[in-house]
Amino acid sequence: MRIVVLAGGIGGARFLRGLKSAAPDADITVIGNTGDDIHLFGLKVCPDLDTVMYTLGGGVHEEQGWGRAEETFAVKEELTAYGVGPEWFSLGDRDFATHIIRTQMIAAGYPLSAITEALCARWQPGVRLIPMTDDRVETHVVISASDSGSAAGPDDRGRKAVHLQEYWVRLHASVPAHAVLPVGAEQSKPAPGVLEAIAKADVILFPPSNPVVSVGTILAVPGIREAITAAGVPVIGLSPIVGNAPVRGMADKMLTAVGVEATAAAVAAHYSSALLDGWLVDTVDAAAVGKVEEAGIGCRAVPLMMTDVEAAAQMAREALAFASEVRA
Ligand code: FO1
Repeated sequence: MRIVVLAGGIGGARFLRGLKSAAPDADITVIGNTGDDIHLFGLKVCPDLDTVMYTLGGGVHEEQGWGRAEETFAVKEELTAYGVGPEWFSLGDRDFATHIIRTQMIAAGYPLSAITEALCARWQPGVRLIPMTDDRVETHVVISASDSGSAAGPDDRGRKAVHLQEYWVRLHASVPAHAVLPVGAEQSKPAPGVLEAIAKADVILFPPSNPVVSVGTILAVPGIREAITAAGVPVIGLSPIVGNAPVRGMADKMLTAVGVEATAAAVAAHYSSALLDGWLVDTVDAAAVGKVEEAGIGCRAVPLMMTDVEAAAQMAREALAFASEVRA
C-alpha cells in the first residue's frame, strides 16, 4: 500500500512512528513542511524535516521531540561568548553537523530534496522524506510591535512580522498572532517526486500536525492541494486539537490568527470536505462527530493521545481502516 503523509514536526513525526509500526510493509512517502526553516549562523536549519528524520531514525531527543539525543552545546556556548545571537534558539553540537552538511550541499548547488535524501541515507527513517518544495519558504507571524519585546520602533503601535521560530521559541507563542505569512510559498513549486507520490498514493493522511503552519503551509505550495483533490483516493485527517486545545504547540494561536476556532470540528471544516474524506477526533470530542459529518466529512471518535508508539500505531490503524471504508 502506498501512503502519503503531509507532516510537520513533533506531532507528525510521532504519528509516523506509529504508522510505520501499524503498516510495516507500506510504502510511506512523507511530504515535509519547510516553512519552519530558519537561517542562523550562516546555516540553513530545517526543523520539521530534521524532526521526522531524527525521530524515525532513532536519533531524536525523545522528551523534547526535536534536536538530537545525547546533545552538547559547546559551539552554541562559544557563539554566545562572542556575543553572536540569537541566544534563544538552542542548537546542539551534533545538530550543527546536519546544518553544516545541508548548507555545504546547497552552496554546491544541490536542491533541498537531494540533500534530504543524502542525510536520510545515514538515518534510514524507513520512509521517503521529501520537502514540500526545494524553494525557500519561511513562515512569519504578524504580531503587535509592542508585543515584540525588542526595542520599540518609532511606530510601536503598529505591527511587525517575526519569524515563526522567534514567535514560538523566543515569545513562546505568548502574544496574539494577527496573521501567518508563509513567505515565498506563492512562488514555490512542489519538489521533485511530491506530485508523483500524491498521484500514485492509495491513501493520503493529514497527521496531528499544526493545521496552519505545518499542513497548511504544505497546502500553500501551488499544485499540492490540487494534486490531492485530483488523486481521487481517501484523505483521512487526525485532529491536533483535543478538547478545544492543541495537544502540544501553538495550533490554537495559529488558528485564531486565521479566524478558525480551536476545536476539532472547526479544523475539519477549515480543511474542508473538498480535501478531507474522513476526520478522526478524540473520544473527548465525540459530541463533535455530527457537526463534522454535517460539513460533508466522515468522522469517528477514537483515542488520539500519542502516549507511546503503540497508541500512535492504534491511531494509524484507525485512520487506515477508515480510509478503506471511505473508499468502499
Ligand atoms: N524549540 C524550542 O522550543 N526551543 C529551541 O531552542 C529549539 C531549537 C531547535 C533547534 C533545531 C530544531 O530542529 C528544532 C528546534 N526547536 C526548538 C523546535 C522547533 O521550534 C519546532 O520543531 C518547530 O519548528 C516549531 O513548530
